[in-house]
Amino acid sequence: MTAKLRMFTAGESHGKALVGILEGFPANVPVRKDEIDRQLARRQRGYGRGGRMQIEQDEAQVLAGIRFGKTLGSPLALVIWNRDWPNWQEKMDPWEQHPNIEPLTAPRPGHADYPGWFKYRHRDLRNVLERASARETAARVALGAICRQLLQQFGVGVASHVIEIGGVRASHLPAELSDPRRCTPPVLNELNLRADQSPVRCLDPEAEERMKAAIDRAREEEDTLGGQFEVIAAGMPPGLGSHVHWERRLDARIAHAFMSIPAVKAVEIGLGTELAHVPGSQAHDEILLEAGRIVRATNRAGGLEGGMTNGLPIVVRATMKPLPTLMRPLRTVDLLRREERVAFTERGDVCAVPAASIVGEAMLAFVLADAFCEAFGNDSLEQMRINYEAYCVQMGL
Ligand code: EPS
Repeated sequence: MTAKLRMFTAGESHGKALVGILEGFPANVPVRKDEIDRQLARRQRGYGRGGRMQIEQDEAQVLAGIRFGKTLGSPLALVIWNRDWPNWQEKMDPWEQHPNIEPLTAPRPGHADYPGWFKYRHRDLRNVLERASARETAARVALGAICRQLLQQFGVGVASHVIEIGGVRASHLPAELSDPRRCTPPVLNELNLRADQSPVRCLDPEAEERMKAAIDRAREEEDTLGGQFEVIAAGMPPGLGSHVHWERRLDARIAHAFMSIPAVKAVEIGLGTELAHVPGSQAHDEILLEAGRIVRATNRAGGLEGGMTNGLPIVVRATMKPLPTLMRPLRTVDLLRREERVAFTERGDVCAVPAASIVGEAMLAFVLADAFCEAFGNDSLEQMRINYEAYCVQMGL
């Protein structure tokens, strides 16, 4: 891999805290704490969340790597304390095993419980689920918020919206989204703020109502719902990533990052799976000249051709499965006793697709910040800017 940036996270869902580290981040990038916390708050919202989000009020405390509001070029470290921790001290005690704590042995189908039991030779599924929990994504969002502040220095904006929840699909979406000439960073920012106003982060008000109703129904029926969200980045220069070797392809790196979001089962770029149904003449984006400028009227490739950015908005869609923690649990086998029974159940979310869209923004920001560092250097913002501007001049951008 040619990755310059590395993101690490640690922390159990009901442990003391989440920790995030960003290594390889350039020096002298102005970073605002309120912007990190704003992204954390966005991830916590969304219709369909469970009781946990009433307890937490995520805030990132920076431990290292920032001085006087600017990055130092050293590893960035931050912590997000779990407010729920006092309620879990016995169950999650790092040192002492309390005799009253019963082990969990009936895995939830669809969860990391089952394979994690075997891989790590655990005898209590809590040892798997605590880390498999999507709580971990709070640390990614905090680190992603720092990456977005680097991207902003180069005019790149990242936004997202929810397309589908539990079979209810948005159909009347703003025209700017499908017109690459109108989908600029300021327009995208505006759409993102609009999506934030919606409890399900949907830009189609009629679909929004039906999505909420579907979530209400699922809650009544003690069920859960998945869906699909789209993340878009505008303002990227062409030529980031590479076609020359498989692991340098930027589309592959984006797919990896999105697939790593808990519960994501499919990732598409541009027209994605729709490309199976159309001929080549309707699958690509013609290259045109308009008043001396190179333009594209369509963005079917989703901003990526041959594993490189083509200068058009990057469009990624991810599909999330319904969460496997069910109040009316599915059948399973007790792994200790080898008896059929139903899976254990815990407090959880009915639907977390809106929250996942914010995690998607963070992951895209991370991968794109990495691609920027790779292309323009990662010592300092000043170095990056000189290299970026020289590239734009040389390539007539
Ligand atoms: C999650 C279960 C719920 C979610 C959690 C992810 O938490 P709890 O088990 O404490 O009720 O709320 O999400 C978060 C805590 C978060 O910050 O997003 C799970 O099992 O994955």
